[in-house]
Amino acid sequence: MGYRVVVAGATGNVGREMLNILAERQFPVDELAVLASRRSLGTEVTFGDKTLKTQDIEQFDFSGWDMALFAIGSDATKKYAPIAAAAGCVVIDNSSLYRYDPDVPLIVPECNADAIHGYSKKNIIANPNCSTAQMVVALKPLHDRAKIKRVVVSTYQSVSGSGKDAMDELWEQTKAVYNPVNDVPPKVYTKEIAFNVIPHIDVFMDDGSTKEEWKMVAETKKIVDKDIKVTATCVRVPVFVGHSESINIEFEDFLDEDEARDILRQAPGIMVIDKREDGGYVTPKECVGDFATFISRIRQDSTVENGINLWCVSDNLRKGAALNAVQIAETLGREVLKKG
Ligand code: 11C
Repeated sequence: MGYRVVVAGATGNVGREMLNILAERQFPVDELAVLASRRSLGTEVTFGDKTLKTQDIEQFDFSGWDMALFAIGSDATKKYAPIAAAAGCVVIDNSSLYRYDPDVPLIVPECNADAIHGYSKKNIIANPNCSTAQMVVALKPLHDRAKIKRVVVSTYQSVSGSGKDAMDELWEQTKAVYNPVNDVPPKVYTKEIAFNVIPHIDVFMDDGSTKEEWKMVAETKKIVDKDIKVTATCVRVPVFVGHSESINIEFEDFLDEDEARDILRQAPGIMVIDKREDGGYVTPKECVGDFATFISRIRQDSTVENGINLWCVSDNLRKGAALNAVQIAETLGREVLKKG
């Protein structure tokens, strides 16, 4: 016996990946409902070798469904998550709406799978921001060994994090560089993204940081350890899929770079590709469609007492969103619902 599963937002970048990953990982699905807003109603999506028609989320009755993977943004989540949860369907939400709620667990299964049991307070589990998810997968095993004091992270985030319109904007602006009669002014972004980098993701906060940067701080504390200090600079780059991060970590105890490499090699969800030669590292193009978080360029930072630098790359639509949500569903099934 398997699960009755709902995917809400099934026509978006993340929703489609959720369907692909549920199929790829052979999640025990007995019945699947794919939901969309009225605008995308009737759109067909694929699940394995099946084609499914989207249903209207407004009309959907969540009673009797085991879990719902939401990828519909904070506004729609605010409306529909309480309805699904009240009907007894556990919501695994990809938006930021519930991430900082103390009654909602925020889970990256490689780091804090045990927190799953906190789901029952609201029948809701939160999925972290993509830039946090890949970073904490790398931080947690190192923290367990040498206790992290402080992290300085700079991100290089792909446009797929802003949705399909942003991918189209990059594509159209890139073409327009070669055909300047077709001027494509920025719409999704505030400045041109083609052949450029933009040090601004999400809204500005009062202290001059952006919300994306704030999320990396708050979510790392909730998932790994509230005492870890994080400072982040988040940057959008003209890459379609795959977020990259340069991470500088300061530890309480000394950690040798070779031991750090061994720890990461053995850690769940991580693939270390770290040869000190031309091309001996991973770039975002190479991580697309993969489940792993890739770590390269592991080296001592001798400017502080106990420092390590590393390079971290992952498919932001997978580990950063859809894969992590499916891993949460697997954890919920294995540890709590126990049907599969
Ligand atoms: C980006 N990280 O790359 C964002 C997308 O809080 O779930 C995901 C935003 C979030 O633009």
